[in-house]
Amino acid sequence: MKSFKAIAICIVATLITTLTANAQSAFQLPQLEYPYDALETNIDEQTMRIHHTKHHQGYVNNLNKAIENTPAENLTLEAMLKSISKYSTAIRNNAGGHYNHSLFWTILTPKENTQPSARLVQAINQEFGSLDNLKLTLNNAAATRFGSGWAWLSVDENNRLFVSSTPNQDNPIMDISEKQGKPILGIDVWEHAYYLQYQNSRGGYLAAIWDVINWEEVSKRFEASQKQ
Ligand code: MN3
Repeated sequence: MKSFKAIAICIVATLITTLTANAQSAFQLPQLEYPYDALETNIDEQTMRIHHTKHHQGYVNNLNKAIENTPAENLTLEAMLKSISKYSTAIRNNAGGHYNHSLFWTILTPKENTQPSARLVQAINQEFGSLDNLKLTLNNAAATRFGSGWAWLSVDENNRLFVSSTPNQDNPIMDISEKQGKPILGIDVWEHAYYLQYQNSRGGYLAAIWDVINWEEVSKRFEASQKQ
């Protein structure tokens, strides 16, 4: 029979382990800055609610589990993504899932007619000719992404804009990405992002999403990328 002392030590050790794990500030689900129904009729309430509370929460939970007791545990999310080739598939999928959705919620808004900044407009015109052309290019990248993934507008190491798409929960920050850069706008083209409202029509979702893009946030991210 274990002595009382041994049991007490065991309990204290378990407590310390639990408290230390919590103290390492596990990743958390960010709050949305608008209600779930705010983007209707472009994106429906149920989709937003399930997407945020189930899908994104799932990535957060699984990321926290996957990094436990690994070298990734003490890294920032961005540092993890930049060296993602060193880590497991579970870390890659869930770190990507957490980063991508955290960005996605902020680049959507119920505010009408937000506009890209003058500097972003200039950069868009330089690379794509016009804002309409950028939308076509991004929609094309999103529409032709086979299966699940994302379409991105990013800034490369020369501060230039580019459009790309990535499979699953990968993103352009990852060192395994074909073309690397800092994403400033991402479109989720997993079916869970649109199926309840648009069923198999990814095109319907892609046409509707432009009315709820937060160009103020995209501009802010662009300006920040130019300062680095
Ligand atoms: Mn999603």
